[in-house]
Amino acid sequence: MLTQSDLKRQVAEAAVQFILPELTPETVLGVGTGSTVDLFIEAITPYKNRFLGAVSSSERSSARLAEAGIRVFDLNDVASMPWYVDGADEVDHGLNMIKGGGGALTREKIVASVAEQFLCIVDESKLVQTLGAYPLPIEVIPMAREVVSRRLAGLGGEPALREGFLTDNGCQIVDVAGLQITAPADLEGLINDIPGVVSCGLFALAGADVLLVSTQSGVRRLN
Ligand code: ABF
Repeated sequence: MLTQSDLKRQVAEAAVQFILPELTPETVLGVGTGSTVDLFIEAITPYKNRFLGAVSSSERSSARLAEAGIRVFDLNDVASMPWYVDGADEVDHGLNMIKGGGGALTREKIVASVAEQFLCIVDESKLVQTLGAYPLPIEVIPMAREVVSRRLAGLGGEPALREGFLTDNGCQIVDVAGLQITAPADLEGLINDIPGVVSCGLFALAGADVLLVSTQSGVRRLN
């Protein structure tokens, strides 16, 4: 029986095998954040001479990449990337995701927007029929925290400030519990339009392009 961390390692290694044939000496990869991505960084390190470097979505991943000897680029210096590789907190069968459990959602969305394709890597516990059991993270400008929370409550959720946490952008996170997200792209659009929202942890307007799911019997590809 594989543990959750074995499953994460299994999918991280599969992701490396998946993108390896596409790496060239000019390739800059988009690299996300989280424990699955930490394992992806570990698994790709032996191949670091096959690509140019990476842009990451957090200070934490940038530090890990640099420690591994992988060159880290500023996104402002990179115009295109073939792949953005990242985990998720929940993903549905339409490849819509909830992200932001680690608080890096805004940078994740920015880096993902530059990549041609999003490769999502998860263990099977993250694959759901309907998004929303995992509280939806929303990054907010601190002065707008209360007004945004009232609007989120109006959408049927139960917002709670993530106490003692500031994002890499100096903003706060409101986690919204109790949502049954049956129309993820519509809800993402509604939340994006609330003044004071920096970004919404729903990745549905632009979801994943390829999903690798780690199971007890191997890695399944969904797309
Ligand atoms: C990130 O990593 C997040 O958006 C999400 O919160 C998290 C997934 O967590 P893990 O890989 O640690 O399970 O990409």
